[in-house]
Amino acid sequence: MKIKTAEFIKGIIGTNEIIEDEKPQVAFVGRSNVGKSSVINSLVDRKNLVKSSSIPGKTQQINFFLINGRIYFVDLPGYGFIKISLKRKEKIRRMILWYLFRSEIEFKKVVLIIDAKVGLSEFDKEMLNLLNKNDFPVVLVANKVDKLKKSEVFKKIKVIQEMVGDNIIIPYSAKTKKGQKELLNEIFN
Ligand SMILES: Nc1nc2c(ncn2[C@@H]2O[C@H](COP(=O)(O)OP(=O)(O)OP(=O)(O)O)[C@@H](O)[C@H]2O)c(=O)[nH]1
Ligand SMILES: [Mg+2]
Repeated sequence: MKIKTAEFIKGIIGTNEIIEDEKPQVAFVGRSNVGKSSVINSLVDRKNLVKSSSIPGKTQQINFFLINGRIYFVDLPGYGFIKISLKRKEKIRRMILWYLFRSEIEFKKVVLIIDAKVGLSEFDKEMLNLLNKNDFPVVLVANKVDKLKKSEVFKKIKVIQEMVGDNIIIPYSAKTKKGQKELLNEIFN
């Protein structure tokens, strides 16, 4: 599917009527700073639809973007970000867990983004386990492969693939848009 239009609809921090909207939702989850917001921008071919930042903790709400008028891309705050207060961190953690596991949304896809160089962190493993246990349609994205040499990419992906079993993993770069076609196929198939 070709993305023709993408527009910001709203950001929420708790229950809201958009949750009940019948349009399909694709959630983008992952640790702080792995590039969730950048991946969405790269998919829709827009530089600044979604605000991204080199400072972790940029996204603090659950932001809804309507794609082609019929499907939501949902940008989540990052989990595991250490430089904010414990209280704030706990609030964000609860918000993410509520949105994913308590809201009763039927996700079209949950895109779990990890850093290709770092691999699977403990947080990522926990999240992947939860998603798999709840039978969510997961696709893993190993972002920032532009930071690795070609030969390293292959090795890193192999290691990650061994850890995640049958989960699909796509090597990706929001910077160069490597993997864009594959990820769009995976989301819309
Ligand atoms: N080299 C490189 N840098 C990237 C890539 N994707 C994102 N970045 C950079 O990583 C930083 C974080 O990107 P964001 O998209 O804001 O990350 P996020 O996961 O949305 O972060 P939070 O909203 O804080 O959870 C920014 O400085 C981006 O420019 C990529 O594919 N390659
Ligand atoms: Mg973000």
